[in-house]
Amino acid sequence: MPKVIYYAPFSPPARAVIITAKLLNLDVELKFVDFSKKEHLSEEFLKLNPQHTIPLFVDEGEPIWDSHAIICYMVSKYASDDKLYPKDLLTRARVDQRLHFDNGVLFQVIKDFVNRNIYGGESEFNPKTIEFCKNSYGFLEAFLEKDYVNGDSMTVADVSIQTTLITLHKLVPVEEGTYPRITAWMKRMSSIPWNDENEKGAQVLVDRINSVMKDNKKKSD
Ligand SMILES: N[C@@H](CCC(=O)N[C@@H](CS)C(=O)NCC(=O)O)C(=O)O
Repeated sequence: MPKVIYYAPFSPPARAVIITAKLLNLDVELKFVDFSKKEHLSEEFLKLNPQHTIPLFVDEGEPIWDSHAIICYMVSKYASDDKLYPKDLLTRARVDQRLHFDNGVLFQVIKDFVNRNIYGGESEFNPKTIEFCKNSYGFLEAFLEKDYVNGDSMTVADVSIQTTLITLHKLVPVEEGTYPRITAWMKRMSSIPWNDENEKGAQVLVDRINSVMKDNKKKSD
């Protein structure tokens, strides 16, 4: 049975799932979900994911969603070793913590921009969102004591955080002087597979935010 990833390039978590599949050399089919046509709200999609989010992974006919659940599942099921998602319980707990940080903190900054500047009619970045973003960068800077977000080797937490960060960096630049460890890590992480597409996908989201903000400004002038 084919393995299918439902995705759109703008989506950081969808990019994390695609990159993990590439790291594992998984043979997957990519199905583009067109948000401009509201395909994520179609009856067919809602049957698979009532929460109507991408990414969605269908493996052996079974739907799994939330990128963090998907990437851990992919490694646990298909990797030849446990490097990307270590089995050692303490190490795993720390990797899980970073994954929850991505989901509950960093990605929420992006959602704040999207909710305010795409759906909320705001024509400027809200100073509180920028503050929230910089606080999150501060936490990440502290995690990066070694080369990766949890120690010396790359895990799924790096992949997950990187796809969020590559997007946020285009909205609130990660300044090297303030965040030297994040800057070095971002360079390190730029060698992951599919990074050009990852970067282009991030730009799609940022262009959309900027263009809606311009329209919001015209309306308010
Ligand atoms: N925590 C989820 C977030 C998924 C998510 O919010 N995806 C967005 C696109 S980046 C989406 O599908 N939004 C559509 C909706 O919520 O209706 C994950 O990591 O998969």
